[in-house]
Amino acid sequence: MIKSRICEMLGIRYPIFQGGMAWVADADLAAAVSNAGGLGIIAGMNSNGEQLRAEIRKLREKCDKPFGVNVMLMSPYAAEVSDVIIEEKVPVVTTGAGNPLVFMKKWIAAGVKVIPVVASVALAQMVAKRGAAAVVAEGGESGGHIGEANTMALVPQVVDGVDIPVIAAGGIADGRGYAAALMLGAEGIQMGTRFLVAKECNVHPNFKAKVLKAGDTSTIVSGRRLGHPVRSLKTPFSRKFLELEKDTSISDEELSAFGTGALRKAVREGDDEGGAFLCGQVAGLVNKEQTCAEILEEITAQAEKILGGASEFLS
Ligand code: TUI
Repeated sequence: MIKSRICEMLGIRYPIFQGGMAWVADADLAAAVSNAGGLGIIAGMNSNGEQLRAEIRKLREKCDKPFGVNVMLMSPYAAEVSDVIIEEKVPVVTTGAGNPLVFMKKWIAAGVKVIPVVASVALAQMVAKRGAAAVVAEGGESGGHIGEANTMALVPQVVDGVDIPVIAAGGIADGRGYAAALMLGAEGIQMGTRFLVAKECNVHPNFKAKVLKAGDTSTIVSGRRLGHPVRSLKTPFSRKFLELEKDTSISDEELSAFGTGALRKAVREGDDEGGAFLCGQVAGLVNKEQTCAEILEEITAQAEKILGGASEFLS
């Protein structure tokens, strides 16, 4: 059985988080992951305060296990969402796409365990000093908004830089990645792409079909010009975005406007022409639709087997 400090700290069976994917990570998905023994996380990104409250209450009708809410710090609703988290006594918060210090004091005072997603050692150390319970170190293989360093380089450097548990994210979709993350010093993992095709995941069937079909070179990064690099599947929309990004006659405002609503169009409508299908580089490893429980059990069994056999490398 793989156990770490994070299991005891959060009261979960498997040290495996489901990423708080914008528009994707709803109460159904998060409840399924938490009920199966991992940490399910609801995305606060696409909700205002009251919509998030409804989603939290929906999860609680299905699940009495620990769960989290992810706050996307660039969201215009970040402040109201941050208050709802306290009012609803959410046990765990993860944050992304920015520096969470402005909200941390309030959350910690209310007893919320704060686990920021970081893409650098500097931010990991800053949040550790201010009381973060753990950090998720997310490498650039991830889908969605990414930093500069990749998982193999980032995770051990963050592990060396802080005393709190580190959860590895980015480029992990099976037991091999899970075992490797533990070898890098992580005490758990977070996965997004693998959960995109979970039976309990409500994304449009076209989204699931694209992930299942994708290979190792199926994603691209766009949005660097706007300061927000985002990894998504290669589609007519993402190729067009990248083209417009290179065109100096297009203003940043026009470019941003082109991307407005693209996450929703991918997740809800499966729209190839107008949707941004955020997805990690591991899509090529994700080949079947399973329940969240099956995913957690399979990846755990695979990692345990690898870790158990690792001594074969020693003579
Ligand atoms: O946040 C994510 N992934 C996301 S957020 C998102 S929604 C979005 N939509 C359009 C444009 C941009 C985002 C989709 N995917 N992952 C966590 C993460 N955080 N990755 C990288 C970071 C990060 C980057 C810079 C965290 C902090 C940071 O700088 C902090 C500072 O010092 O200001």
